[in-house]
Amino acid sequence: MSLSSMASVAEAARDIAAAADLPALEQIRLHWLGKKGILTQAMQQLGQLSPEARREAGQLLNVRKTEVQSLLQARRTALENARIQERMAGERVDVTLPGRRVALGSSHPIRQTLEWIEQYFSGLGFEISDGPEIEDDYHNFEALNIPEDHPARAMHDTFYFDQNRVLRTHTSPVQIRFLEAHQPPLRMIATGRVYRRDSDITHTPMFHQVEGLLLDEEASFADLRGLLEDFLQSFFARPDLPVRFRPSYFPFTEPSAEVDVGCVICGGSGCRVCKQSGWLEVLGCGMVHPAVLAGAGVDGEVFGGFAFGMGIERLTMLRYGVNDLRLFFENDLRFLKQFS
Ligand code: 2U9
Repeated sequence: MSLSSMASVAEAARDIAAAADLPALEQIRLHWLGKKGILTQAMQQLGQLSPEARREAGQLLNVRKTEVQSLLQARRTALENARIQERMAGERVDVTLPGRRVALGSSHPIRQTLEWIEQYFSGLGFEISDGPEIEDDYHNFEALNIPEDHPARAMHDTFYFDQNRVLRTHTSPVQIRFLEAHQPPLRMIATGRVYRRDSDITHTPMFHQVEGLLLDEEASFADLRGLLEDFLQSFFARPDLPVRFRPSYFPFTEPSAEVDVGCVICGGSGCRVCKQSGWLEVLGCGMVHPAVLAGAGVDGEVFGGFAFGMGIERLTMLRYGVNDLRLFFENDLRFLKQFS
């Protein structure tokens, strides 16, 4: 290659200006200044010239090389700046945008009722206790004075694992276990899941109960009445809610009663929910049976007291006007969101 055929700086400047990115610019640098680059080769050919011409051409080449280098450097800086600008534009945060909403869940209506009841009785000094859902025959039946031939023990009412092991059919065994660990005077409530072989429009094989037990030297049926009346009027937020006690029978209490409230749906005038009676059964209760006390090692001559039990699904339906038990078990968010 002769010096005269050497490409001009203008040509290099055009190439450099056209380089779209840094890798393209590096190719151009190699084309002009690399080991086999145009200017490098021209330098190597200087030796073929006369000393006079060599000096002149050498100076000219050095000037061109310096110019090309500074053009390359300027373009490199421009491309790097453009790249930074592009990245910053991509990462820009618009601080005026509204924040993203975090979807908040809420507790299940059954849980809300359980917690309300726990709060109510805690406020009256009742301890909250729980126990295993798989129980033995003794704690679920025998200690509660439920005889061998009682219908509750039948295979069609109870889920049996084997002769001795059942899914608890009520939370009462929690009270038995509590009595094994505590001496009266005492007051406690037991809450949790219970299981019965029952499944229709108003029964599910698993449901929730709260049961209470109070033992003291002086605890009367009148105390029980006063307590449950206040509980129900507070629970339904109706200080004037009628409450009545009807004689009933449970193996573990004597005397026993079932408790009704004036129908919270129709106000007592009669509707489908109260079957036109104006009353709704919501609780069972009674004075703890002497046989249960004796079995638990409590001296019935000194201590006595009362117990009560309630189904949480039913109370929750009445409290919120829910007309279908299945809604509590379907996890339909359109239903559950109404309780948030
Ligand atoms: C001990 C002594 C006595 C708990 C009681 C009831 C009455 C009762 C039902 C209400 C609706 C169960 O969910 S339901 O089907 N419960 O009527 N429960 S007295 O009596 C006890 C418990 C433990 C040691």
